[in-house]
This record gives sequence, structure tokens and C-alpha cells, in this order.
Amino acid sequence: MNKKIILSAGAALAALVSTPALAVTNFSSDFDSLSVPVGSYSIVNSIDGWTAGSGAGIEVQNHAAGTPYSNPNLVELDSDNNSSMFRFIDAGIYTLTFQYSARPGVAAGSNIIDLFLGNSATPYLSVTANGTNVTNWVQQTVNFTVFETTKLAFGAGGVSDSFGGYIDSINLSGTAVPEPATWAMMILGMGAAGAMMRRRRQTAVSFA
Ligand SMILES: [Ca+2]
Ligand SMILES: [Ca+2]
Ligand SMILES: [Ca+2]
Repeated sequence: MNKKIILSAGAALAALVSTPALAVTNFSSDFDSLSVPVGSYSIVNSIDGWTAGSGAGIEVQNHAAGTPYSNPNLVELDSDNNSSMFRFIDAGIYTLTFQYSARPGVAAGSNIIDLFLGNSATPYLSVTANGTNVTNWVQQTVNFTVFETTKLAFGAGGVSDSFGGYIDSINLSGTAVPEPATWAMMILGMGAAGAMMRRRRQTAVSFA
């Protein structure tokens, strides 16, 4: 009897382990595949899986004003005006990292980069800094979990004047969120194991 319970708990655990993982989005984008003349820039509608959202488009610079984190390009989202770019990611438990630098010589109020998750108009993260005479790259790291396909977006904020914060080398890595059925099986498995332990305890008492 107890052996059967152990087996059923084992089967539940095996099912948990063998449940195929849902698709998870992993990507890195450094914006370096686009050919842009050195010292210049191009404003594009899509790059590295990102699509331009609001505003004039995605400005890809090749050493136009400052040094990219990864060569030869970086992205400025205050292209001709405050613009955004987005993509969709699958459900998952994620770590997102990206490099941020103020644009040299531009004040913090004009250098804002916002990160948005889903349809919320409130940024999940907002970063800015005062520009010095050079680019100062600082890695930003955010952890989040999404339970369904979700929009991920970056946007320029603050003064819309064609000069703004830089981003480069965005990296998303994640693991699958267990499916509800898997959770149910795991809980059943634990319940069975608990019942088995309770029965064992009772047996021990009756034999004492
Ligand atoms: Ca780059
Ligand atoms: Ca610009
Ligand atoms: Ca600006």
C-alpha cells in the first residue's frame, strides 16, 4: 500500500521533470549588424528583432557622438523626437540586462530611457544621467516574471529634442514558468508524500 503511494508520488515527480518546457525568449541585441557610415547615423523601423513604436524611429549611431558599448553601433531613442521600440516575449522568469549611457553634453532631463512591460504606461524602470564629455556606460539589470506573451519596450522620455540617452547590448535570458498542470501535479505529489508520511507515523504508533 505504502509502496503504491511512493510510486504515485514518484510518477508525479517524473511527470514534473519530463513536462516539456514552454517556449522562453532569449536574445541579445547589440545593434551592430546594421551598416552605418562611421560618424553618422541611420533611423530605422526595425533592427535585431525590435520594431519602432511611437515617434520617428530607432536611431542607430556609429560613433556619431560618443563611443558605443559594443562596436560599431549604439541606439538613441530620441531620434528626431522621443521614440520607442518594442518586441514580444514569451512567458518566463527573466533577467534583462542592458547598457545605458547619457549622451555626452546632454542634461539628465533630456536623457531618460524608460523600460516598459506589457501595456502599462508606467515604466518598469526609468534611467537617466547627466552627460559628461564622454559616454559612461552603466549596466542595468532587471528581474521579472511574465505569465503570458508580453510586450517589452524601451522609450525615450523627458525633453524631446533629438538628443537623448543611449542604449546598447540588451540581453534577455529566461527559464520557463511551470505550467498550471505541472504545479497541480507537484502539489498532488506532495500531498501523496504527506499522506504516506502520516500513515507511516500512525503505523509506528500502533507498533510501539
Ligand atoms: Ca553595439
Ligand atoms: Ca537623435
Ligand atoms: Ca531628449
